[in-house]
Amino acid sequence: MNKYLDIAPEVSAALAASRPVVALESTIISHGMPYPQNVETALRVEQTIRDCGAVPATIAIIGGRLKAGLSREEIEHLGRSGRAVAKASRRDLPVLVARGADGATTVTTTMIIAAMAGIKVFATGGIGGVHRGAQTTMDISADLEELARTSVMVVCAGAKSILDLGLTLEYLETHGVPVIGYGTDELPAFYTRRSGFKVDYRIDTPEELAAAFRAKLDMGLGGGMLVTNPIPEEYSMDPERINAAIEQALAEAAEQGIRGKETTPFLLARVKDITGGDSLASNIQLVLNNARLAAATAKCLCE
Ligand code: PSU
Ligand code: MN
Repeated sequence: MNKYLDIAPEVSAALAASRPVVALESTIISHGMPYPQNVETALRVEQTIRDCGAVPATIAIIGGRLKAGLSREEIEHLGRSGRAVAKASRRDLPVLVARGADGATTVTTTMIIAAMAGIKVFATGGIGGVHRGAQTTMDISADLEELARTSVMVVCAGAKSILDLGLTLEYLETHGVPVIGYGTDELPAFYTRRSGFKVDYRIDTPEELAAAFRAKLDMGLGGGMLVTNPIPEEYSMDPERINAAIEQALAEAAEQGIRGKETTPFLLARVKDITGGDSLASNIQLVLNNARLAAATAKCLCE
């Protein structure tokens, strides 16, 4: 086994017995939500996965160790530290590990560590993608590159329209990443169920999600699969309101010259502040919804 990796005993026991495990990211805890809702949500998502009959493995870097499965105290530590913890993407792993530092894992690094541990299914809120204006900034999330290379199924609620959703889909198409709509033909846009963009395939059951991913693994195609699961209707937000908040956040980011790894956390925090507590409540619900689908799919993959 990888000498930098620690798999929590409960997670490694489940993996050894071919029982379902669902990976969870930690940037959503440190950079995605305020304290204490971030810790409450992280623990609630873990409990939801247990209630669905799977084992949660929240992923992070703690003291330079790659962790698949965190203790309550470690989750509390990441939640309290917030943006003081390094947001860790692929390029950050070598130095953080060598320094014995902490890092909150993005979709990218959660996929990397999940794959090292042998975990096939990962639930989150939203993924990074091609930013608006990428034609000049070249700001394309490493999440897309990771989906192209690492064999983990990522269950999300689509992507926020802080991104250029059309270009994000083009990038995924070029790199051979299947984009599935769960119960929908249309790519969900995180807070809303619709975006106007079509997904590659609509799939309506966890059994079929598992069968498609199994086929991808068996054929040795490499790379992940993106499952986009629309936010439950009752928690979805008014598109006009959310889009106005996104436009304002983008304008402020441009004005303040925000760039690099700060861009996404800045935009997420501003959208959340502009829309008040409503978007946080929606955000929590869509993550829970994705955790349930990921657990059901992980169970099917074990059969
Ligand atoms: N988008 C969201 N919520 C998030 C993120 C993105 O709606 O929490 C986080 C995830 O951890 C994702 C990361 O992997 O931001 C992408 O950052 P960047 O765009 O810098 O690659
Ligand atoms: Mn970026």
